[in-house]
Amino acid sequence: MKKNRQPKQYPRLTHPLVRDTNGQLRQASWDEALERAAAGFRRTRAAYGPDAFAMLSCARATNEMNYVAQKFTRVVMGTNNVDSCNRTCHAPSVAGLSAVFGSGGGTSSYEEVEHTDVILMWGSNARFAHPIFFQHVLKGIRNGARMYAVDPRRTSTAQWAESWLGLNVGTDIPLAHAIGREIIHAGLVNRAFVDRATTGYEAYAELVEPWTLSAAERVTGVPAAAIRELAHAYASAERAQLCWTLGITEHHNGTDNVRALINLSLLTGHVGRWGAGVQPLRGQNNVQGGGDMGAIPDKLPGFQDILDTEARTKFETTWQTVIQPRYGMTLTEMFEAMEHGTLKAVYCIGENPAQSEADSEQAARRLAALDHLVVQDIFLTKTARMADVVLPATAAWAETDGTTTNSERRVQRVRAALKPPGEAREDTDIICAIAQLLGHDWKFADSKEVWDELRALSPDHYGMTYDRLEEHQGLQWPCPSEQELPSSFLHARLWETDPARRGRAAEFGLVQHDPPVDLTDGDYPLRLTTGRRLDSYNTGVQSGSYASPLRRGEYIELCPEDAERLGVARGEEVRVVSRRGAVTAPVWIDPALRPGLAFMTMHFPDEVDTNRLTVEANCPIAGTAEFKASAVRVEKTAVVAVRS
Ligand SMILES: Nc1nc2c(c(=O)[nH]1)N[C@H]1C(S)=C(S)[C@@H](COP(=O)(O)OP(=O)(O)OC[C@H]3O[C@@H](n4cnc5c(=O)[nH]c(N)nc54)[C@H](O)[C@@H]3O)O[C@H]1N2
Ligand SMILES: Nc1nc2c(c(=O)[nH]1)N[C@H]1C(S)=C(S)[C@@H](COP(=O)(O)OP(=O)(O)OC[C@H]3O[C@@H](n4cnc5c(=O)[nH]c(N)nc54)[C@H](O)[C@@H]3O)O[C@H]1N2
Ligand SMILES: [Mo]
Repeated sequence: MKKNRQPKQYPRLTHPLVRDTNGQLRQASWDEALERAAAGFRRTRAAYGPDAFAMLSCARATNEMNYVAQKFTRVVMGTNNVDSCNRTCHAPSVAGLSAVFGSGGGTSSYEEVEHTDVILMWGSNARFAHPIFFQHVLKGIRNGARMYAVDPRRTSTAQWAESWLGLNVGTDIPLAHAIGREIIHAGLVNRAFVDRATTGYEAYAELVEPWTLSAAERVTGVPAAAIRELAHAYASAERAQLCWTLGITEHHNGTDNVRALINLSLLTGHVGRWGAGVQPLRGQNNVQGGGDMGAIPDKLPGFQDILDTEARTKFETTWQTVIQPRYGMTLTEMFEAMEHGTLKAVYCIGENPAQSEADSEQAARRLAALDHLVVQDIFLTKTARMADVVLPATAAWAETDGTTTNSERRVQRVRAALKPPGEAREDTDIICAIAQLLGHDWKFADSKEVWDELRALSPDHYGMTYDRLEEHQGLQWPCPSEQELPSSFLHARLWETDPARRGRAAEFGLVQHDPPVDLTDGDYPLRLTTGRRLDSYNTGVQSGSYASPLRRGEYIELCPEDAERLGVARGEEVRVVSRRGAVTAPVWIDPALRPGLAFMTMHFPDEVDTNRLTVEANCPIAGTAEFKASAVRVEKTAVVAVRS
């Protein structure tokens, strides 16, 4: 039997929709839809108070939209419950970097990777997931840089590396500690930097002491010689860049993983200098900017802490409001609050949590139990199909004016180049229209007016006028002055000899190995890790509608040895079962995998909902789920399907 597995085509939203008395979504006028959206928020606030509301803000939309979305949450609804998919993604990077350096941004510019000597790509498949950055990496390699790839799979990125360290999933801390120990024992520590700019070195040296090369080889599966080579290459390099992504962060101890990597940069002084740095490559086009704009529960725009009374007072004066002096709920906590029935209304802008959350069946059940769900998107997603009101937005990347901020903290202008379809309206306009219905006289003439309000409140952005952004083709934060150009890298202060100018010391993280929560055993013997392919994007909403013979759709990927042992052939439909649920998917055989390891994407949830399998085991510091480590078994099914 031949199954049709063409990816689902999502219709572009052209008109507002509201849920009718018969339970179906039907087309509505803007007036009716906005009034329904506002009435639900008004009702929730009156009955349950401000904290029964939460906003999910779109990491693909502009800075201006994210600024207005968090302002709506704080001023109109009176809560700090605002978050986004940053939580499922790089929240551990932000938490780890902030704890060590006082700022959550990556430290370097893309260009620096072209002029560095050693590049560590750790838990990152940049060749697929960050192709623009990877062009800079390739230039670096052409200029003589050596790249080391640390990934359980021999990925497309790893194929460009000098050496691939194929570690067991969830063993990054032992590997990092063994590298640290080797650097110490080989006398390659940058003592001058460590003494001057860091604290906690002695305790760190003691902590990593048990992680000999052979102890690490036993736990990580990486040969001792390969660990030693990487340690010497990284520590001896004049300049080195350490880049990581979700292979590090999407674990129940993601923030600890990040700290373990940052330790290596402190040990060697590979930070705070041009060409050397630590760099989480961010996920969405504007996930950096969303956080910078305060669309996170603990920070006001410009990373100003909610608990900082002076900062709060400044915003309260400009916004004419009272801001709650406590952190709001993270995305993770919002889903827990839905379970407990304390979160009643959600305004979800450009996110598809019904399919992107770990343990998606549980997530969808929680969303369905809300009193009031408003979804504002460009496509009719699964989450939108569950909503009471659906509002059609313009696409930030082609139909909207504003700015976005990339992984190197560069703010760049985007412009409306296409006419939006049907009655779609700009995200910012829609939020303002709802704010007006809730009694706030909000009007912005254009995106520049929003940006100028933000600039006046955020010292890091103050120097970036639209004119200057245009003139310099983007500027990186921090940019406090309208006259000077910002530095392209962060934390040069750590190299200052004068302690007053050097500021707070960077602290070694004393983190311990903690294996994945979802253990493999006789019933669930395979380690499933999930991630991305070049040809598709996240939950498939935005990439779903293009069909190409190069696109494979969803498979469970196994190594040849496991496929043979299980007696399954390429293309054969199998059941994949975890402790949460089961899906049916065809088999793909991939020698890039190591025995015991299986791989699936998250790109085709309407055909194969991979997140039914994943586990909601969250990092206690950042709230990120362990998408990268589930335990599964593969069962043969009777039907053998042939894929087209
Ligand atoms: N083409 C494409 N590009 C994208 C996206 C997309 O969907 N498609 N999504 C964007 C988004 S939102 C993000 S956040 C980024 C993500 O970008 P990446 O993080 O690079 O993408 P992933 O494939 O999720 O995961 C990276 C790697 O982590 C490895 N890994 C798994 N477990 C472990 C582990 O325990 N240790 C280590 N060291 N590695 C491990 C996986 O094998 C995988 O190769 O990509 C962005 N870019
Ligand atoms: N199994 C597994 N699950 C994962 C991950 C994994 O590695 N494995 N990774 C996690 C990560 S890193 C991420 S970031 C999340 C992503 O999770 P989500 O953010 O929930 O998923 P996306 O598919 O990126 O959804 C983006 C939505 O934004 C809409 N959109 C795009 N542009 C605009 C705009 O300008 N305005 C509006 N209003 N809407 C717009 C799109 O139509 C789409 O519906 O998934 C997480 N889930
Ligand atoms: Mo992401």
